[in-house]
Amino acid sequence: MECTTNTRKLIVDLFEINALKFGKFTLKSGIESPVYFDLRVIVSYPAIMEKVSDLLWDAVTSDVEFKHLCGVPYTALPLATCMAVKYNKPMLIRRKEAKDYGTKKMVEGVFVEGDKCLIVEDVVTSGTSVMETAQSLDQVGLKVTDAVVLLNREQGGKNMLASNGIQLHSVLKLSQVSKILEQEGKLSKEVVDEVEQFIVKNQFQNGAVALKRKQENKEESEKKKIKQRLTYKDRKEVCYHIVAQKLLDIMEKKSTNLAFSVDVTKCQEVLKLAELIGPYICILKTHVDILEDFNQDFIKSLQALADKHQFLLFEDRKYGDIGNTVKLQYGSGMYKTSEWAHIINAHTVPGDGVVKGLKEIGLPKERGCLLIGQMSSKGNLATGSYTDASVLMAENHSDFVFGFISTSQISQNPKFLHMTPGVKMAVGKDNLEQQYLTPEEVIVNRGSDIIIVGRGIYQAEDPVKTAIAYKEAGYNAYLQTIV
Ligand code: 5BU
Repeated sequence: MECTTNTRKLIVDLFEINALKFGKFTLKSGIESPVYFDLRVIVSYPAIMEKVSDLLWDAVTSDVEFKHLCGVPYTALPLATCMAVKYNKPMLIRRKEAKDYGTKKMVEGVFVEGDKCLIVEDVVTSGTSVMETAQSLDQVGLKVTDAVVLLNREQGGKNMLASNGIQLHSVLKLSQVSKILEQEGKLSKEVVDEVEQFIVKNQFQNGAVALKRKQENKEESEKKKIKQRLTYKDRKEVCYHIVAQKLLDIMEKKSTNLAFSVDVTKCQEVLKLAELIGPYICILKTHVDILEDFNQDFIKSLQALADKHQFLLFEDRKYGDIGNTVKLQYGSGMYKTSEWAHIINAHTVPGDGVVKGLKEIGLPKERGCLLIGQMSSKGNLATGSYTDASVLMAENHSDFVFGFISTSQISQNPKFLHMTPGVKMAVGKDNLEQQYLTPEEVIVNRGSDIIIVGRGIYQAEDPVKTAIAYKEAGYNAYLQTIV
């Protein structure tokens, strides 16, 4: 990060007024820290207040559009006020009193639903304060895509916010602050080294605390059923991935969010079910490695049915190896999956390489990939920070990844589609740890977009009638959630 004369002077000023303290401190989280920021004191220094507001303004205004400003209570409130007055931008106030939630207006000010609001904050550590304000704004229909902070403590906040669709812009970073103070003769090299070690050590710990808080917030808003989503038609405007666009088009035209998982072991049986169920689904999901008589003619017939009934083919291969291996598995071998599957999926456990490998094969063929962010089976390990890291991976590869397999909405970014397996008309489980939720629970309460149903349909007495019932249940649930 470059450091202008203005920011260098500001760092020294903040140090002089005791807003930046170095020593031994115990933070709210219980963590021992060699540095502590108390930016509340700046209200006593009007010239510094003005400088801070100007730098916050400059950090975002060249590339971010927004209609309102909202400071995270309390320290950032006067900063947001200065910015609003000086640059003639309307401000909003988010109430902090949680006790009165539901009976009092949480956001004060004049706005219309869909307006974009920039969040202003003094210090970001894990990102939870910004997230809390973003959630309050989101609940009244405001859009938050960006936040600006005076000082980023570099402890996981930027990534946490990015995984929730919020870009963090910062005027200063902790590592930069300590280096400048060393150059200005205010701090010794030992203290600067200590700060650097602290940053490295605490990136993960604070991330974990933040993730726990985030999970709690998510559960809270899920309980309140405050889900408002775009129609399939409008969603196409924000889902720019070619496969997502095709899929949304089908979902809109056929009024269905049902994916049928055709887990039978004979090609003829798959084709028979695809012919019967095809008119009611947007996706046919396969496991071709369970077929006893797999052959390429079967694939040709399946493709013809996909064309005839307008559904996409999703091979649920769950690639999970190093990049080079998954590339071979996807592009070569007897299944030639990349030749016919519009959609594939991958576990994120190997790291970025798995997506990079698949992408080399799939991108030129205009294929799309889903990352497995959560699983439906009891005791699975795809939870917490694993899920969050998967969301981040999707963000980093959104030219190829267009969504997730998950049991709930795990990214706030509407460009990603969520598909949920483990769906039946009644809650329950099988005898091998599969767990089932209802279409309504998955779509309305958990914010997913597509229900994946296997045995619920193909083991039913009348699979066609049952598929129609799932189609209707899923689509009616969607109708309850659209704006
Ligand atoms: P069921 O018959 O509706 O239980 O089948 C669910 C399908 O979804 C089946 O093909 C699984 O392999 C697939 N699935 C799942 O059930 N849970 C998961 O977490 C993932 C995939 Br990932």
